Amino acid sequence: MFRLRQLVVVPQKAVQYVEVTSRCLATAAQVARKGEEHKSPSPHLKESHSFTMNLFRGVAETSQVFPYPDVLTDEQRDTLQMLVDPASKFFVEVNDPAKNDALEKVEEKSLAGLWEMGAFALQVPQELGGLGLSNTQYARLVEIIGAHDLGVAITLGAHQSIGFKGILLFGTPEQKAKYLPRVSTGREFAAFCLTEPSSGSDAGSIRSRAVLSPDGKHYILNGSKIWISNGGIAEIMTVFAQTPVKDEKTGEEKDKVTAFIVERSFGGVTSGPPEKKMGIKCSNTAEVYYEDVKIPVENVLGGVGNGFKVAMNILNNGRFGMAAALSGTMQAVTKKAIEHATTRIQFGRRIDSYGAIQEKLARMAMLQYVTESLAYMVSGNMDRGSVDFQLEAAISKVFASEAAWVCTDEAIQILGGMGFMKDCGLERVMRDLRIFRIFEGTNDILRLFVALTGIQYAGAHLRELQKAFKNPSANLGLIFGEATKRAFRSVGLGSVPSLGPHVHPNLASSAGLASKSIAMFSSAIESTLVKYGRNIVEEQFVLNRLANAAIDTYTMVVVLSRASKTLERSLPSAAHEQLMTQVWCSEASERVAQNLASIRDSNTLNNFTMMSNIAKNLCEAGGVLQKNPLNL
Ligand code: MYA
Repeated sequence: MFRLRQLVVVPQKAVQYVEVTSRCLATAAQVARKGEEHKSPSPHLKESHSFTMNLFRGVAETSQVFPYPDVLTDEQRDTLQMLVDPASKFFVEVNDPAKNDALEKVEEKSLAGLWEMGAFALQVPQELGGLGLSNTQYARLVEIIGAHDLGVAITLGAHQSIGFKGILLFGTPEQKAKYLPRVSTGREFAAFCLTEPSSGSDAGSIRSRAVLSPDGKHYILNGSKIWISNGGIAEIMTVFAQTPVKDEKTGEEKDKVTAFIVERSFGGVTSGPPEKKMGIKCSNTAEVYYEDVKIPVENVLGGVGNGFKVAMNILNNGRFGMAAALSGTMQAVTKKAIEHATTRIQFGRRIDSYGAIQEKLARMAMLQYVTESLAYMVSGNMDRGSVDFQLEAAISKVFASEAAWVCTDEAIQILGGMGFMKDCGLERVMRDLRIFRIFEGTNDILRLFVALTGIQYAGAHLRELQKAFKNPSANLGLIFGEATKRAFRSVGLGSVPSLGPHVHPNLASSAGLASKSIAMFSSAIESTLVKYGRNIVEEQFVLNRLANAAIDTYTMVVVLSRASKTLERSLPSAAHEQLMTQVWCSEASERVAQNLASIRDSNTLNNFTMMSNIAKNLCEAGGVLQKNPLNL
């Protein structure tokens, strides 16, 4: 489980001292206003420009959320335009998702067409055989794919979003020149081989091992991987394995994860039959075995011992693709539901005139809007050169996979019996969607990742504050800044900068709700740290609620940003986007308040303890404990 070795504990005394000081230093306000809150208080603290990371300090870091990204050059826009229509046409006229599902493989003509179009190498530089697209351009095309066939999306995604992404991100010029043309125009499939029978969420615990050959020219790899997308068809694999690494300081040898580029043709690589799955059936999933595979040392990817970070960065980089694909899926299922709702007559009226259906459609529309806004916010930030996007990428994946599930479920509900029939196509989408909450980091793990990373960042800032008190005269700006923040908070005023100046005036009150949500974070996080200290790592009931509050707050700010841009440009959809943003912010801010209050509420905390006991009872009994009321 999460180790978070550097989790900072802030003693209660330090926090109380700041509270007291804040009351004494009324004049500090002016000084503090002059001080910039985001300036690094210490050269040792790595500052992040991530909105979500700073949210955990109760700080509104707006540089990566306002204005909404608009990153395409005219040329990129033209290129994209040239690709969008043929791609849509291909998915309507050539690819048959129902047939792929029934065959449990992508039809040959579809695969050939996708290779032909360059769909397997969307982001590979043109000089190496790909289309050289940016993240934003990629998101737009992936949205089309997700609207039509999620099984095909995974075949494509396992290849380029994670399969060879490591070569793009970390490859040496030689590795890029050797492998990228092969996975682009050479029609060789790629796969990302991390998961093992005993290592799923706990990615650092893999057991596959590679040791240097006596002549130092090869690593010899042994081990096995499971549930590898494209595992049965890939020729080129990014494989993660433990390797012995000498600690420079102690001289001690320890196993650390290293990433390797492995070719099936190296010998010793075999794979199992395609797995039988609930959904995304046409995408190949298989076990892969490595027996004394000789990997040339030049195929180490990203440096010996750096494999864990290589894996995490590949995953971080690809996650927005899921949001983009699922935004397309949600558009498609919503369209189906609307076609039905606007033609179906019951009790003498079209069913779209009933409130029960209207609420479903409105919620589906908002979920799609948020998902789409997240996908293009993250991809746009990546294109703007951001490196602090891992929490936002994780949020986009978590949100999209849950939103698409709800949206498709509601579409089926609107279609009623028709939605349940295979011919309608929604049941396939539902089956395909189920895995999205599980793979590429389960949503449960990603929630913990968001909460713990945010807490760690906030804790590091508090620790700096604590240090500052040891030498107050040298740290006046920092101390006064914090003191003022707390003084404002103690009289019920948030000290977060208002989001007002960043949003369109029509959204001012919604922005006020988002600002309030941000302001609530700092005291919630501080009291959490004071109460649990390092043990917060074990408090998953609490961490989940913090993650949910962070997800809701980030989504509010993202749609405020997007809708503001739409309103400024007076686009035809402006009024509609305003409506969706207003309802979203109103409901999301209520959830934030509830989640942040719940983690300090004694009844709720007591419920957590009782639920923990219920679960323990079940596990001890090996199932449901009580007999049925008949006692039979
Ligand atoms: S592929 C398999 C997916 N597997 C996972 O995602 C594994 C999930 N597990 C984890 O992510 C980690 O093990 C967790 C950390 C998060 C649990 N970014 O001590 P630690 C740093 C940057 O906390 P652990 C699949 O499913 C951390 O800061 N850094 O680690 C196929 C620390 O650094 P330092 C990170 O307790 C799906 C160090 O690592 C991150 O072991 C097919 C250790 O941290 C991070 N995220 O656990 C999909 N996490 O030492 C197809 C940790 O410096 C794609 N760290 O302090 C479909 C796309 C859509 C379609 C596209 C069509 C084209």
